[in-house]
Amino acid sequence: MSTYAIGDIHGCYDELQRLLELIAFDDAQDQLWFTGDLVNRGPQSLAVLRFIKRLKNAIVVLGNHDIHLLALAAKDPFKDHTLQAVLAAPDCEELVEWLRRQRLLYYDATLNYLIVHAGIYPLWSLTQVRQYAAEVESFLQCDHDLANLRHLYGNEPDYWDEVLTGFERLRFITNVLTRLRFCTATGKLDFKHAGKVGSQPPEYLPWFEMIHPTFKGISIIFGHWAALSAGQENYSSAALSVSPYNHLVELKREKVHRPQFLGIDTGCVWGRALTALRLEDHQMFSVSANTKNVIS
Ligand SMILES: [Mn+2]
Repeated sequence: MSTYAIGDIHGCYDELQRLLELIAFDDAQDQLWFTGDLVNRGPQSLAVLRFIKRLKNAIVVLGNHDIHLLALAAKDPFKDHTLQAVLAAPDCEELVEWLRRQRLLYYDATLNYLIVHAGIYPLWSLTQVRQYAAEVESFLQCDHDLANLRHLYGNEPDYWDEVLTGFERLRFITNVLTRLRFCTATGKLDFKHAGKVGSQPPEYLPWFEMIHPTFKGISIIFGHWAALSAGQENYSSAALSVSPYNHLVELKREKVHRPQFLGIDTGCVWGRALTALRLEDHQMFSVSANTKNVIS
């Protein structure tokens, strides 16, 4: 039995199937964890959702595009998406009901791995982030019509305050877990910059350079940030001892066998690769994208 974490699929169903063939995935034995953004941008969101929903033993953390689908299903009038086939499918309601019951964050204390779509707020402890993720999960799962989901959209507030309540609180937590890349050392979130580390203004740092001490020894798997792995051609290094993005390769190569931060969105929907990380031995497996997948 093995556990694999798989990066952002974005509707790239064919690549997902090729990746599962490559790792000889056995649904009766193996467990799959997904970094979220299962849907949107790519060509086959509906097939991806139907497939993952049927898996016996999958862990899904929601990404911003998955939440986008929930909002669309609640009739929010967003225009810019590739989810028409999901919304028109006879099993749309079933798929959406399944999707809204997925997690925002998952921590396995035995494996000592944590998975989240985007990031962790630097001022939050492990206990805090688990509690906050659970608050959003309860909101998404509670039995209303999802119409309130539109209140999760927006970039404010950009600082955390424990006294935040209502939608401001839920919006902040959702933004951190599903959209965060950069923030300041004092905890101001930034949603303008999505490029490689170094492309941002100097006051902003990637969230993983400022992680709270309670995460010591825990490896954090995340997606969302395809630019981190851009330019890294060898996604399938046979003995992974470093994370797949450049600056941490430099930083950690000498010191650690198991990297603390594993950004595994290798940009399949942008024509690069889909990646799986085997948690038991930290080995990476990748398949190349078919072509440039993104539908404009
Ligand atoms: Mn994302």
